[in-house]
Amino acid sequence: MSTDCIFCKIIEGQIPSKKVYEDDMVYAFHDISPAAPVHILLIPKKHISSAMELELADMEYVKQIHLAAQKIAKQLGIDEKGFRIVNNCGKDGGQTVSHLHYHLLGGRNLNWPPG
Ligand code: IU
Repeated sequence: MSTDCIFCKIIEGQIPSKKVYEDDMVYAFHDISPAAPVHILLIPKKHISSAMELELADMEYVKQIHLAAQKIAKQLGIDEKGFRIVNNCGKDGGQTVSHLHYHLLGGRNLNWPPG
């Protein structure tokens, strides 16, 4: 928990969110500014600033995030048509919140490459 991190505050319930999934390691909620019909953020319950800060000991979080993404994709009906999991890292990667997060995007045909 980082006291000045908005995503840590969301995990703690200090800031409201539209939760879709939670377990011991992962919290997932609807993005407030959706870029697709389905736009979920999956975050580890441990404060990790970015993908560059991940350590080997954190890999269980990454594993559980992927398994949670499968469950959410099924729950929200995008598992058959497909979806995208995105991590933005650092300034040029477009990261705006310094708590590791993965975007789960779906519900429309997604363009490639992204901008
Ligand atoms: P990014 O990869 O760091 O750019 O993604 C941050 C996302 O967090 C972005 O899509 C925001 O709309 C989203 N978000 C949110 O859902 N709730 C918040 O309170 C804040 C950002 I701040």
